[in-house]
Amino acid sequence: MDRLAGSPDLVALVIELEIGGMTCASCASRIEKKLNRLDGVTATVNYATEKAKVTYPAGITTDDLVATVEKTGYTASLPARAVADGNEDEPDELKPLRHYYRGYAAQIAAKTAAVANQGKAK
Ligand code: 9UX
Repeated sequence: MDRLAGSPDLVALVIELEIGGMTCASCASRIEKKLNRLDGVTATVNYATEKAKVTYPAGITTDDLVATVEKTGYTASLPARAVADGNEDEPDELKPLRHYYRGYAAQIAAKTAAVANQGKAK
């Protein structure tokens, strides 16, 4: 806990909020702007994963962050598994990608099966 000792201004916490109610990519930037307007807060909102990664100073609570998102017209909740221990299972960026590849792989499998069946028919 002494990593940042002597640099109190640099002490920052990170949380990943689950955001609900975003219906287009601009929603994400709306939330992002609202959160970033809070003193000392840096937020990036990912529309695809419906998550907001927020770095915030000790003077702000997660309740403040949730309230800010809700005031903007969306829902926010703390992650089921808290990020407090720093054990993020995987980078968020990979989730939509993985989803994409799953769909793609299924399509290839279907095409391959179709072609194989065609071959048999001849
Ligand atoms: Mo897109 Mo979000 O037109 O509040 S900005 S739905």
